[in-house]
Amino acid sequence: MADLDLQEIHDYLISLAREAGEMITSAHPTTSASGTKKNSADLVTETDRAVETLVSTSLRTRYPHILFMGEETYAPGDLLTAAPTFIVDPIDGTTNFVHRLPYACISLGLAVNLVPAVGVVYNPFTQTLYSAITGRGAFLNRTTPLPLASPTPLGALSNCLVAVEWGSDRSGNDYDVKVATFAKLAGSKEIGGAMVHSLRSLGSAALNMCAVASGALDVYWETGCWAWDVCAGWVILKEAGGLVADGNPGGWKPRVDGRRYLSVRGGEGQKELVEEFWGVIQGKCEVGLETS
Ligand code: LIP
Repeated sequence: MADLDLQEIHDYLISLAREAGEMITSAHPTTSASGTKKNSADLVTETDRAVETLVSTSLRTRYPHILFMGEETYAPGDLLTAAPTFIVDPIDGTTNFVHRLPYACISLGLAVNLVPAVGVVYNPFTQTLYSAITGRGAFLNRTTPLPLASPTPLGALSNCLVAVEWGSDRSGNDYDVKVATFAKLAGSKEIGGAMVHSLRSLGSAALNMCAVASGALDVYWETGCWAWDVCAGWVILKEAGGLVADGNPGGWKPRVDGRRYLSVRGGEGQKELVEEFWGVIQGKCEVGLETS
């Protein structure tokens, strides 16, 4: 990392995010005109592709020595290596974007040695910018430190507001594990549940991680999403005092491309909360096991 100027990269990623943000807010996506990838819940628009082209062209020109991985140009089998790599989601929250729900962002991350080192997450609809450089803190709109308030102790899951996501795979073992876990998280103590304050499914992994970093959410659990969904948010969360554990029970050191993530905000009792959450998961997700 010694030869990379992370501050300069961070500043450039912010300017790129703002430029891409204008493309995103000036687009007119429709649910009917959007295309699908794997299935009808896995959407992509012309804007996702155009933003990725802008970002990849700009980054490859300015940093020819840094590799690039993006959601829309990823091909199965492309492997993340220890070499410095930009990991980019041009629009995270595409489903919200096509429905005009203003909870979507561009997510620009840099991983070095497979560890997220720089993160920029920008929601152009609300003009909310989250960013961080490893070891140098996390910020909202460049100047307000995260978390937004001094973190209170976490306590039990029954005190927590928890984000989960449905993802786009809607059958099979991992879907069954998710649905059963959602019910267990929400259910009352009388029926053996954890009785969390509530569950949220907001539709953007990157913004969910930033909400955990801010302290607005206590926990976010998702299995099945990808490195570009989490790389930027990961460094922002970590710099805000949060942690990312494996979305399956037992793993304290998940890989950025591990596809199973349990994010917990900063505050006393983090590890105990992770262990309590792992005890609620109803089975084992299969996704990502090949990278563990
Ligand atoms: C989406 C995520 C969402 C998750 C989906 C998907 P996209 O990213 O952020 O939270 O549930 O699996 O990965 O497709 O909008 O870039």
